[in-house]
Amino acid sequence: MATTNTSQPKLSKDFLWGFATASFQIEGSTDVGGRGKSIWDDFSRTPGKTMDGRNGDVATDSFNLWREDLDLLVSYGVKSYRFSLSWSRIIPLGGRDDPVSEEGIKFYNDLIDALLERGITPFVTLYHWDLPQALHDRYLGWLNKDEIVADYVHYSRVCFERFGDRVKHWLTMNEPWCISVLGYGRGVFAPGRSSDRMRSSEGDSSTEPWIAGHSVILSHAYAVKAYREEFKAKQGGQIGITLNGDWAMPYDDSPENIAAAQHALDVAIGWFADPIYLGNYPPYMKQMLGDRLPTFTEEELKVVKASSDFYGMNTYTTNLCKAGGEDEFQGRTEYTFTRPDGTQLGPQAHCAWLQDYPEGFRELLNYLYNRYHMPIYVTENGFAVKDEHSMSLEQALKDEPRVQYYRGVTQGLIDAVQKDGVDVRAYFAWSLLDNFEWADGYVTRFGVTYVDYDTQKRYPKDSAKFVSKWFQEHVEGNEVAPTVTEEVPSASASAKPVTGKRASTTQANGASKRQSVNKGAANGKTVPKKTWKSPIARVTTYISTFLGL
Ligand code: PNW
Repeated sequence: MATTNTSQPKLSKDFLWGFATASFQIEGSTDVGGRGKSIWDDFSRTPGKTMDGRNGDVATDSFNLWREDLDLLVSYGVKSYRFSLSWSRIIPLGGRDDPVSEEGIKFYNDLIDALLERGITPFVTLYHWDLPQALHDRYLGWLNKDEIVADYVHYSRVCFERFGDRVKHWLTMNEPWCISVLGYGRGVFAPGRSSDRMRSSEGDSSTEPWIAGHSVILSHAYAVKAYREEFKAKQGGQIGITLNGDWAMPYDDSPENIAAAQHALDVAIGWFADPIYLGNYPPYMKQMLGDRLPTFTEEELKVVKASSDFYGMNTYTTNLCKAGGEDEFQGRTEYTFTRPDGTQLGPQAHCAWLQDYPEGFRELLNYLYNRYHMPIYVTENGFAVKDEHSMSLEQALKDEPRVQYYRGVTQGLIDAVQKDGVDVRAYFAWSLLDNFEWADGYVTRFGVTYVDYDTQKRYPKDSAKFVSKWFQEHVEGNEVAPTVTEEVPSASASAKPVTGKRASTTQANGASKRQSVNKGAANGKTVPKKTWKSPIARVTTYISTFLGL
């Protein structure tokens, strides 16, 4: 592992870093606490929809084990935790006239309070793909613009009202491209609609993804309008959207392949980013889709333009782009990882769509900053080690390809900030835990923490240590952060899990150095006083036990 280089310029002390998760991927307990069904409940239970035939009924059981997840976050010394709210836990039937579940509200209130007690900033996604099933049944969800915009804005308002006194970082939507294309085009994600009749008896891939995407943009924009007009002055938070998008490189320097790379970016990113940051769909999309691309009214455009306080960036890989093919979701380009000379772009992940090419991460940061001129929050980035699911625990914990991936992107991050002048303000690694990886079931593992699904025990991988250590070393004033003690989960050969006992001890000792912003807590709740431990003692313990130096 690299040694500390204290002379190196650092990221600013306000830089937020941590790990990310999403409700359906970790919570389980789908029929507990009054939760209504989401579109992923039955979809993931349908034979053939997930790679291993497994569903989200238990996932990492974080509805019950969330305190242990927080212990992990504390032991990793994070500043922030990105998680998502399950809409159907909060409003079981989803709609604007449907009742709110106080049990659902309480679950997230407890989580938010517990994060703040530990000095960890909650970074909250309102929608990470788990649409209430009732809204799909009622009016086909994202395909019905007027209904879904009204229901989504209502749901967002409930969240701002109930959590916004303590949550100051909001993401409206996670990855509209995935919602639209994978859910309504390719049909591989819920609700699974597609023109491919082998896959779905309903759907039209030539129109529905563009309609769904349009509704997602408008729902986001009207929720932001509500936040800015009704809550921001009082609550003082930030709100934005997060978009997936991988760097696109021309396959070679032929003019058509150079153009192809831009077309790929126009559809992967510009589809959503151009209206939101620049005020309209990319011209290439209009050219490609003609009147299949919905249009905004003048009034809508005013709401959409400038509707995000930052650029939320989820990115995983880089694609080499060749002109041609019929795939509109890739801008009629073909993607490959094989260079003209036959070499691979980088190490292959477990999933076919991901290779490790850190140069692309830095390029993408530059591209986005130059095109959209917004501060960038990296809200997801990570790697799934090939065949990790079939390794022994000890092998899986030594996740060198994932460490290598994070080594590359963190270097790209600091170079983009310090050498290129890109304004990056946050970084969240995906994911805190191995979890339900959608259509891949539990086969593909993205966690920095290994989850044994038979016991639900959590085991930190080497990558957790790498990421934590890197940010300790590279964020100003963060040197003292991890409250890691002898109790810290060990990723050593003994491969000790985080157990309930271990967890509660860590929790008792685990107050962080950072000031809670939760002084005096809202809703009449009292927040326990933080206990303080000598920073020097903490650093010493951290370095010696956690990093094994
Ligand atoms: C993101 N692709 O999804 C999601 O936000 C996470 O929930 C997910 O677990 C993570 O990335 C890892 O997959 C993606 O096909 C799903 O390019 C698919 C793609 C990209 C991102």
